[in-house]
Amino acid sequence: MQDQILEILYKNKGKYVSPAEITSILNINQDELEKNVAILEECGYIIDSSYESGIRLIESTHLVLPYEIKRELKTNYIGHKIHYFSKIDSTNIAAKKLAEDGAPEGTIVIAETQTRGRGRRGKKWISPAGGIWMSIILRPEISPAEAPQLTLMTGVAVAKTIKNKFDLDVGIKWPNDILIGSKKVCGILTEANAKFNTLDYVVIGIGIDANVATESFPSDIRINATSLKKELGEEINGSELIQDFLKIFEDNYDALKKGQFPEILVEWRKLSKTIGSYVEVHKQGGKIVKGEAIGINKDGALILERENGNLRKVISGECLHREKP
Ligand code: BT5
Repeated sequence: MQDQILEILYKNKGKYVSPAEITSILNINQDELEKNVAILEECGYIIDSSYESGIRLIESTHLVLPYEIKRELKTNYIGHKIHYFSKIDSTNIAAKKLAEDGAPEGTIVIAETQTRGRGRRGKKWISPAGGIWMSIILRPEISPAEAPQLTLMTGVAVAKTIKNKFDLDVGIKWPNDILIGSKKVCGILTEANAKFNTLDYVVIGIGIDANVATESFPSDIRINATSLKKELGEEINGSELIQDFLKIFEDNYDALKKGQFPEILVEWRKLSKTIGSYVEVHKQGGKIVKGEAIGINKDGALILERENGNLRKVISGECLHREKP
């Protein structure tokens, strides 16, 4: 019902609509209308209801509600099913459960806050209000070994979305961080479930510090993190950002399914802040590999040129950009 009321208010572009008109279109009584308008106000919509003039929408909500995401969504299947939570442990955990229960490809899980947001290898992802915490369920017919391609193509989609929308120095740090300048604004966590050497499903978790107040982060994380709000000096519309992202994401994913990953890699390289930088890659187990990043190969592995001129392929690890010694 709230969605239908919103549809009428949006259609009238901020002009007053009489309650009698709304109740007759929706076949509800005045009490029901008032109850639903109150719910919309609780959801953050600013609505002006005056006895003489009627009802009008003054300002949309800041919440990333399914109605707002779907309103101008231009995708064919990604984001057509949305599971929304104001608070959840982790959207990736919820998406994995939904995928196990047969949720279709393109289903997304989104939350305003996460209490146990997750990064890679058990690391924590801080997820206060104002961020975009979202997971997408995919069922690609690719081998488990090709799953890292999905992380890279998602990184390209996030970076491209931010670049197209805002005049910011956005780029990708290998393998999965989106940076503005040298600070992290988004992280991606891909979790794959394989059966008999084929992928049953993949959950791609995307965390974007959209309108997050990074000042509240612990100091060790704060120095390396930023938000779109901080960079732009104003709040952004989260639902619009999600709509644009999902469209670019779907285009990339469709291209990948058609065998066009090499083209996505070309874009990744263009958006990369790592290639050309001197890096330290901290591998699991404590080993550190240093060198100049000169490229990534078709599997997404980073190629380093070491001080002795030898090339070294690095498949995974924590990559730090450093001053060249
Ligand atoms: C990532 O891990 O960057 C993947 C983050 C994925 C988060 C999304 S949100 C929706 C979905 N549901 C989940 O539970 N997760 C996904 P990694 O590369 O391991 O980076 C983790 C590190 O980033 C932490 O150890 C901190 O140093 C830093 N960090 C934590 N929270 C941050 C934040 N909000 N913004 C920037 N940096 C953060």
